[in-house]
Amino acid sequence: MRVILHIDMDAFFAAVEQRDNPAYRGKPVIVGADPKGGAGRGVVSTASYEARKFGVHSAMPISKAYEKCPHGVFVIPRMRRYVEVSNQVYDIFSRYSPMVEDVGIDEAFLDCTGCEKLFGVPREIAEKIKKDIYNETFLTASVGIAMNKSVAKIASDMNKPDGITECPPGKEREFLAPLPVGKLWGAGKKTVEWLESKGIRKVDDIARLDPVLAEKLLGKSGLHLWNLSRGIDSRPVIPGSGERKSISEEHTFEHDTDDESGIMSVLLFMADSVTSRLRALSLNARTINMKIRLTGFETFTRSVTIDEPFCDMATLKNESIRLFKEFERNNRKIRLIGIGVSNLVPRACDEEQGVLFPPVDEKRIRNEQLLDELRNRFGDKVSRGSLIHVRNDYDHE
Ligand code: TTP
Ligand code: MG
Repeated sequence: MRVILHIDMDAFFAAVEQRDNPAYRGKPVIVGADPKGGAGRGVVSTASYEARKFGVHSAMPISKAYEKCPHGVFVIPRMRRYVEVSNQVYDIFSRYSPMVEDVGIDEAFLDCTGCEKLFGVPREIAEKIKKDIYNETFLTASVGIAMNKSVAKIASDMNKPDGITECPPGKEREFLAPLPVGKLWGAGKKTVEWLESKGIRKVDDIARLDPVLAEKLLGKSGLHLWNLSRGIDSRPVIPGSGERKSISEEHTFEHDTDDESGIMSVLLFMADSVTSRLRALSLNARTINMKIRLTGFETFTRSVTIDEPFCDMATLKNESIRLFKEFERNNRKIRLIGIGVSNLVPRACDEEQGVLFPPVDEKRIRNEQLLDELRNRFGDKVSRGSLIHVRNDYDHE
């Protein structure tokens, strides 16, 4: 019998801010773009549970968050700080199982099958991990325990914040039956809308379908969703950052712009920030993605894959500038620009396989790592000269 834990930090960015700034504790904290008195144009990254009571949530336009909670504490994200805490938490996970799959900045799956002799029954393991996290980071997490990944992930969200939810083995179908279909891991917004339009609202409504009909109705993913609805999921926990598929950041300009030098500064700043996150996670990337939103919200994406895996700023900056210059916007102004990296591979693994950097890149990476170290010690004040003027006017994705 498998024992899978899904652990997800509570209101992660906001909780780190509340921990680091005692004055924010107990207050509605909203991490995201600068609200600029209601005129800000970016989005909310996350909101503390106090702010959620006012209806503020992730991905909401910051202007709307300001409308709902004008007295909130608005904080600009500090990604490097969150990555640091994220790494600290992963170190705790790895004490309990060698099988830790990191899914995002604040969540992971642990396969604790066979760990009972060492640490106790699954609930005791969850309690121990939560206690370590709290003792060492002063943060809380919520844990889901189940026989498989999909049910564990759903369970961890059921008693947030600071909760433990366990689905007894063999009871997966009953556990999921009353939940809305949107809770199924993998049911996106469009699928949910379509299912609801057919009167399929609860997970049990899918589970009751004939599997052949489910496949007919839902196409390729129909059978997968049908299995999930019955609590069947045999996907293994894959150690490492297997599912951390991309790292990206974006910037909404205060006014739609065609000022190339301003756009270049933002690209440079984002390239610096994204690659410092890559380095903090000991990852290399091969694909560079760009998102461009024009006046009127029309949004385009562009990407390029290069042969050499990289984690240095110069590569990302140069490729991003090239993608931007190649994009034909026909004199239309830019509302938002974003860059990201995907096709991520662990750095150590590259080195083992002999895909080493050319010497010049090694030197560049060492310089950038030095800058990362200085920043960790002295904070974001340490900056490349050319980046300083955009640093205050920037919001992360
Ligand atoms: P989540 O785990 O989805 O959210 P959360 O930790 O803030 O809150 P919860 O207690 O519900 O788990 O995401 C983790 C972090 O990722 C979150 O703190 C901020 C960031 N994030 C964004 O920047 N934008 C988003 O749209 C989402 C969903 C998250
Ligand atoms: Mg979370």
